[in-house]
Amino acid sequence: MHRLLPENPGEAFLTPLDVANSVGLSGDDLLTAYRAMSLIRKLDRRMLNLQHQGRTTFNGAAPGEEAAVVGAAMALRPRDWVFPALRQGGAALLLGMPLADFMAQCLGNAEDSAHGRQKPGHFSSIEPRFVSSSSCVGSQLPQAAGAGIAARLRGDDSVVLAYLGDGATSEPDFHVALEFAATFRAQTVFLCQNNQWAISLPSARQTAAESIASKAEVYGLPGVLVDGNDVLAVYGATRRAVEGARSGGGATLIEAVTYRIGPHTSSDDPERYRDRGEEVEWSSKDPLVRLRSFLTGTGLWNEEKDEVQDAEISSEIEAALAAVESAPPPAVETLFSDVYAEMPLHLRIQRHELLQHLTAQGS
Ligand SMILES: Cc1ncc(C[n+]2csc(CCOP(=O)(O)OP(=O)(O)O)c2C)c(N)n1
Ligand SMILES: [Mg+2]
Repeated sequence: MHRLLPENPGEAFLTPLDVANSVGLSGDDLLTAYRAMSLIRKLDRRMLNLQHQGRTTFNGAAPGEEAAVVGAAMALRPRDWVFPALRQGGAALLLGMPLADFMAQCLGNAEDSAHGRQKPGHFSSIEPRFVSSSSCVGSQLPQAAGAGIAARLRGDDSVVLAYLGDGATSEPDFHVALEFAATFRAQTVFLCQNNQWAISLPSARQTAAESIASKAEVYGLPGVLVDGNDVLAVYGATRRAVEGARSGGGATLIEAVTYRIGPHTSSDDPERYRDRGEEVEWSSKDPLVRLRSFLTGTGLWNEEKDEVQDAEISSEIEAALAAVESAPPPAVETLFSDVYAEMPLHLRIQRHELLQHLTAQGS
């Protein structure tokens, strides 16, 4: 087992597990984090593959950002809320969304709880409380501030975690959200995955501030800067912020510094706007490789276990896909459902007319 060198002579040696324990993570938690991150990496590849085959159309992949996605979500308790950005499907899975539901959403068929009405990769779930992602950058932030204020006013101790990208910090919604969250002491934690790029715009051109975290101060919030490729650091910072919010201490902005290793989406070609060397450099800081070697150092992990887990994850993905892929498209009448508790008359008439029309056509 590795022992970490003490910084000063005379200090006790620390094992990697001591380090994990110091932020509140047990050995089992580390294994959970590693599994969740490995699942995201594999799933992203599989979804891209399905897209190339024309079986789905879009996915918000997170290669290189898995530690930020997972580390933050692990700090939540059941009944806390997540307002995701584009790349946090893996957080929903970690919090308990079944993999088959994830697949059904990407396929948009009758098994999809949103009845195919959202873009693939824009997950939502009632339990866990994962609010539908929105394609409009930053629009989740005022909603998350509002949900965190509502929780406080109701005396409900649930906490809201809002993910955002660096690009979202240039949206008015970011500033509105921080202003409201600070002033009304929202039980909200804002976790910015600064992956250095908003499509082709580098984060250095997003702001003149020395960091995104430093922006929190002017709103009267704590701002925390963490290594977003270190799952322990992200977990530790988020947990402190979540506990603070739960106990009435108000909101926090965390900036997790990370990197989008791949393209923005499958329709993007990063070679056109960034240096390939940058990707290579960040690949050497891959959070998955980093956690794997940390785990190996604890003695909890080895190559054989890695191979077994890898195979398990692959079969879980294939089983989930097989379980939902043959479902038919969503029933046409679901176009009208889930919007109003009581459907207004004009919509009931439209639904009736549509169904009559389809029956007359024999479809
Ligand atoms: C309001 C708005 N403006 C522009 C876009 C187009 N757009 C989609 S994603 C994106 C970049 C988002 O960057 P960032 O917030 O850093 O998130 P990342 O994709 O890096 O995770 C942009 C500009 C959009 N979807 N919504
Ligand atoms: Mg970004």
